[in-house]
Amino acid sequence: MAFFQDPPRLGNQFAEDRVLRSYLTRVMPPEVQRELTPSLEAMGALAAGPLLELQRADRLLEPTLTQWDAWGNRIDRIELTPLWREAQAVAAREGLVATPYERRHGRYSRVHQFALVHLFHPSSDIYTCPLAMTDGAAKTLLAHGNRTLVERAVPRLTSREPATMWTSGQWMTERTGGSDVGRSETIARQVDGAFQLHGVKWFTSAATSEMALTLARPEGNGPGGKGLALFYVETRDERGALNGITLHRLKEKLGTRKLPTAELTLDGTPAVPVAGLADGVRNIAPMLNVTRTWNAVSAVAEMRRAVALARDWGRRRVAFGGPLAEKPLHLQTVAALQAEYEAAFQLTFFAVELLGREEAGELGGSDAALLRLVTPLAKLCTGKQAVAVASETLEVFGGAGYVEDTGLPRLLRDSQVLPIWEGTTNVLSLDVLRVIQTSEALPALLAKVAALTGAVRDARLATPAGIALTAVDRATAWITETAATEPALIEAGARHFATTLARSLALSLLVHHAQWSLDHEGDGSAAAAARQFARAGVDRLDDLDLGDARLLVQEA
Ligand code: MFK
Repeated sequence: MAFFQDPPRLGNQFAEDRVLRSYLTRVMPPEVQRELTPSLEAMGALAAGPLLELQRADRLLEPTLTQWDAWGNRIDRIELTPLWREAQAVAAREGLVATPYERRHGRYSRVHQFALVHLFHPSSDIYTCPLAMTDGAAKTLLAHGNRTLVERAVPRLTSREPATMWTSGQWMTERTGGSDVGRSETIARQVDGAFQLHGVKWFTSAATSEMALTLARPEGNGPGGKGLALFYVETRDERGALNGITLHRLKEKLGTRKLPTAELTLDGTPAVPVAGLADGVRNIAPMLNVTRTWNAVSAVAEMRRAVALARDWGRRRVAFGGPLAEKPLHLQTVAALQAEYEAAFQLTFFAVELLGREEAGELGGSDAALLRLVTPLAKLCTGKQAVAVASETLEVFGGAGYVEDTGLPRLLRDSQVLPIWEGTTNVLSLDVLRVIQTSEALPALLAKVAALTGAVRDARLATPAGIALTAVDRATAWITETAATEPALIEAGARHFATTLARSLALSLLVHHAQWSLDHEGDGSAAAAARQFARAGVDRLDDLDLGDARLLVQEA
């Protein structure tokens, strides 16, 4: 049978990404951008060239766990696939973790790092998972300033040398507590002045890491997250044997199939407290906020890959007498995906900018509270968007989108994890409530949206600017009134509220970028994206009805 359909193709993913390039031109001084562009071009070429080839060749391969050697010794060795071995080397060489710690470009170092991650992620089959945890571990160790641990681990976690770079796990999940981490049962026992951990960790991603940050309850401590302590664990001893760790099996997951996620038991595992013997949940929070930022960047990157494939396909696929790209209904469908991507990008990279400014010591006024709020907003909003965009992209391809050897189903499978791990949409919505109840973050966000939309001058942006401002005002009014009249309803509306905040902020950032792009690039594409995103709707509070929810779920 002759080959008859031209498959979708990808060019240099940096050169072809108008959104990324235009954003970098807006936020970076020209000399910084000039300096960083070669590294981004190289990553864009790698992601559409050798790494993509390897990803295709690797499609059917998965990591394996060998528990015993031929002579009856328990070894619990995990073999990674070639793609992941190469991804590890690329990540070290290109400084995907190191860049923000080297801080060569001050406040722009995080933007540089995550622009590289944005290009790398979709061709790496989620090698970004161990990298996210590694970055989170370095940040957490530095935040707590335990000198011995910092000196031992941080240079390894932030190394650019593939042979010596360490990755870190983030072992939080137990059988009793996925979201409710305070229910963790692992015990920390003191033996001869040193701690040893005993317990079962139920969902430990990237189980090949050299170290992990984990939570355990020192014997005698009280319940909940306050009674847990944050511990540093090295997974192997100097001879390479596992440190009291037994790997039971690798999870059979819907996606992230290259990522070895293990169920494991700790039995006498040596551990060092990172920051005292209590308040473990609070002490691991710096890690959560970093990995949630990686999660959002990865969601944005998956969307970009999906849309890049869908747009190229539209030019190659002929149906009903012409290329799909010329069919108005197809055009509408893909335009909506592009708009979701552009809004998600602006929201997420705003969080990245704030993080970079915080680390450069340049975050003033209420911006620290804003960073704390925007991080869960970006994570919860983009995770859902990525799944929707991936699903629609598969449909764009028709039957080909449902066929494994096109490589397309991976987009959907790997996106589906993004709203789940690192806090589900609901857990993050509750985190948003916690933030606005304990800080000035909400007024700061309101002021930001008002400033971004207020600066718009072009008539083509007036409607989306108005929609963003109205939605965020309405969300603020909703929470104020509900707190006064029916506080019990606030939790029921948390997701609608948080999503409305996230989408309004995303739209106002997109409108702001669109005005800049009209002024400086003479380009109306971002303005079109803003109008399209606004039409898709940013206010999610309308479909909230607790009475109906009870009727639908709790009644027989
Ligand atoms: C591609 C990218 C890849 C990303 C990598 C993926 C790797 C996958 C590995 C995993 O999935 S690891 C598991 C991830 N698990 C979670 O994300 C847990 C989700 N659950 C929550 O986030 C809950 O909200 C939480 C566990 C934090 C609730 O626990 P508690 O014990 O009820 O905490 P509480 O009392 O609300 O907060 C305790 C303290 O921590 C408070 O401070 P104070 O003690 O001063 O009052 C909180 O303000 C603080 N806190 C909580 N979350 C925080 C935070 N502080 C800063 N940032 C946060 N995010």
